[in-house]
Amino acid sequence: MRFIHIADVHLGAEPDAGSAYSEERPGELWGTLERVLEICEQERTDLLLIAGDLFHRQPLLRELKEVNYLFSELTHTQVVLIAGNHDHIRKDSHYRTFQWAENVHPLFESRMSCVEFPEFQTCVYGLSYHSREIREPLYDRCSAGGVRRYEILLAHGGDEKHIPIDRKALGKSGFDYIALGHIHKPQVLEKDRIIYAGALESIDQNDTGAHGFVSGEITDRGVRTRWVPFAQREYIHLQVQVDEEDTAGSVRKKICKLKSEYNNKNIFKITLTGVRGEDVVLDAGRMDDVGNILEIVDETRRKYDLERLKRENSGNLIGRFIGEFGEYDEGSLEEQALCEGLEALLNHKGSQI
Ligand SMILES: [Mn+2]
Repeated sequence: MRFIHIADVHLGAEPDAGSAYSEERPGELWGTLERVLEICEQERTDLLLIAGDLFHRQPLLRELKEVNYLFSELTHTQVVLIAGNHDHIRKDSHYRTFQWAENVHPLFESRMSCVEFPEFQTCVYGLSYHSREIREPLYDRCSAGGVRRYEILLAHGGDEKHIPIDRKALGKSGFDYIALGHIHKPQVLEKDRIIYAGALESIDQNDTGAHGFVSGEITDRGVRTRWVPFAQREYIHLQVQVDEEDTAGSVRKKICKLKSEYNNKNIFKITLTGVRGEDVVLDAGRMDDVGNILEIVDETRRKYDLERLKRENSGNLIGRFIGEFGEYDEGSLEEQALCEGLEALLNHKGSQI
């Protein structure tokens, strides 16, 4: 029996709304799901497991029709899904009344239930969120029922407010495979057995690194899985080292060069570090047109010609301030205090002119 395990697709989300690439993002979430379905079709995958938060919020009726159509086109694959905290089954949820295609099997009860697939000797268990939060550790007490040869648990949660999970209890639950969702970073709790697939596409800028799905096979010899990177974009945080010789233009070029080492669809957060020349203005706002840059954080320190400044300001506050500092090490707290103090004093002086 071969399966694909995805989670946290978050259809309907609009990550980073307002930035240059963000208009394409909602469509990309759908696009990546469609590409997963193409893989299911090509590989004749038996089972597609969706471990919650297929939608980012309450699904619209037309969105359910769309997603159901896509599932219904699969000629070899059975789809099992649960609702997570984001798309929890509210009283007025369209999930309650929607008529799914024959090959789609929602486990929408708030208590554990299961769906059996005699054709590949498998039973899939799961429950769905009926509220935004569930603080009870519902998975701690559950165990495989022994109904079919292969038993799978579809589960969503793992933090304090969303069904806290005890790894040990899960480990003893007797399931052959536990398909987890909710934590967006892919991670393996037990090799080939208890796995967070991670969000199919990252939907948060702090959620860096690759995203994708789990591809698995269950045979008499056990379960084998591999994780498949599949997302169109990644969030990447980069540091760019600035030195005294740099100008705004040369920093911009450094950013472009560093970015070019990555897939150009990726989304970048850049931190400028190091020392900039005394009179260099690094206008981060004017550098983001190099493309797909979410944010540029300027953490550079200004390099001052202290002797000259002291000479030019002898007798005023700036000169006295510099004089207060004796010897200090490069990068020390003293140096930082001197630079920040000077910057404030010089800016203040400038504004008075
Ligand atoms: Mn969730």
